[in-house]
Amino acid sequence: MGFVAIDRAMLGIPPEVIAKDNDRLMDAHLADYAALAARLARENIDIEDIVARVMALEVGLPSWGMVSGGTRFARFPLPGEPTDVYEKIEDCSVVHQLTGLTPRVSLHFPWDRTDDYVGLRQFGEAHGIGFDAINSNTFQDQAGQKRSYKFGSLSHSQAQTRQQAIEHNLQCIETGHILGSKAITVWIGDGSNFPGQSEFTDTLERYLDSLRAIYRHLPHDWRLFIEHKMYEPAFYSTVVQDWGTSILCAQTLGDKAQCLVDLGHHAPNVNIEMIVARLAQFGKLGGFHFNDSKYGDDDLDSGSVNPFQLFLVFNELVSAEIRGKGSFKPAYMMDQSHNVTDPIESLLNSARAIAGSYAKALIVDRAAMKGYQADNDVIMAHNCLRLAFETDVRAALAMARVRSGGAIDPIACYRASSYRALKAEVRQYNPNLGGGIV
Ligand code: PSV
Ligand code: MN
Repeated sequence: MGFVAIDRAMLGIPPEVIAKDNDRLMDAHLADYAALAARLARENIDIEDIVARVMALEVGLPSWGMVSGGTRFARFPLPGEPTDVYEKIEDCSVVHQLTGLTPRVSLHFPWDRTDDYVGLRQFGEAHGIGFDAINSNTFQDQAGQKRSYKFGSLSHSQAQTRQQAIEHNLQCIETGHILGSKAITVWIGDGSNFPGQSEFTDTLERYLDSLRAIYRHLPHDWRLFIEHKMYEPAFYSTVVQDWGTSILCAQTLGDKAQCLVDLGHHAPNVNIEMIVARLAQFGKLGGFHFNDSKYGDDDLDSGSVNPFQLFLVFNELVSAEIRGKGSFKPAYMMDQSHNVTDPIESLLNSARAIAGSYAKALIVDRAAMKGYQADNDVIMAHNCLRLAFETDVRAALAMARVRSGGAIDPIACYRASSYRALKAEVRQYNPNLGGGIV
């Protein structure tokens, strides 16, 4: 669609739709809020503090997650889904409008390429959307590219291919600089499918050399996030396969390099919250890709399968926040694939799960838990977490949304607006568009 003059009246969900839906639910919401306030007050927690902290929470949206995802078997596009980066930003602004939680989008290049980044930044500003970490993509070949990434990119055996991948990352930094982004996330698909195909030590050395070249070009206030993933597309060995390799690389590179934890990128049953604690303890927790998974990857909506794990992750994040006294500022972003739902609805639900996990982590009685831990009172220490997790904090989240101009019931309000159906009338249907590997 390109950058066109923005008619503010046309942005997102009409305010009167939000007001009408909130009116319908307001009495019940206020009653629930008063009940929760009273309940928390008995535990010496001021609900207003929780609401204020939730309102200050910010989570970035994945541009690629605004479009229906797919599997290696099929993708089922949704009429009215975005067809370019501008329309993705329109949809991001709807999620932010209804939740007040998602003021930025994380772009992915070249998927989000356009010819006017100053215009794109202005378009974002007009929609209340800024730009989170930029993602480079050297896991696919792009049209017109000289050398293939079939056998790797930043760790490729041939210097010219590594150089091409380095240059793409530098281009991403340049673009991100124009957009006001402050970080680049590097995830590579490099690895091997056969024992003997490549030498573990050589590939990591080459990867590190390439990352050093990228790191040297980071603007002074930027960070470089290293994202690890256990497997896929390489099924035998992956160059940056776990948080151990990730932190070694981040430590080797320097202060501006940190690790990014994608919740879907771990072996089954791994204690992810403990990884979070370790990375935070050593100043290397840079960012997050929130999602959920049942088996292998970043395929499902945050909190949809294992909400207790999400809460435990936030428990560690809040604990690191307290220890860091203001210096602990990881970039929270989502990375999900929405294959069978309207992406906006999935993201609205995910925003609620993330904010809810944060709110529950905030009400953990940490002083009591420390006391129980010191006394080895296992059940009571454990219950400090269990009781916080079992608390219904929905009214506090709804209040945070209402005060940000959002909806008491975001999905009901979104449906009442007929946003997607209206977009289906004006957006050019593009069956070939997808998020790539998601
Ligand atoms: C890889 O699976 C990943 O988690 C990385 O963050 C990519 O950038 C993203 O998904 C999209 O493919
Ligand atoms: Mn990811």
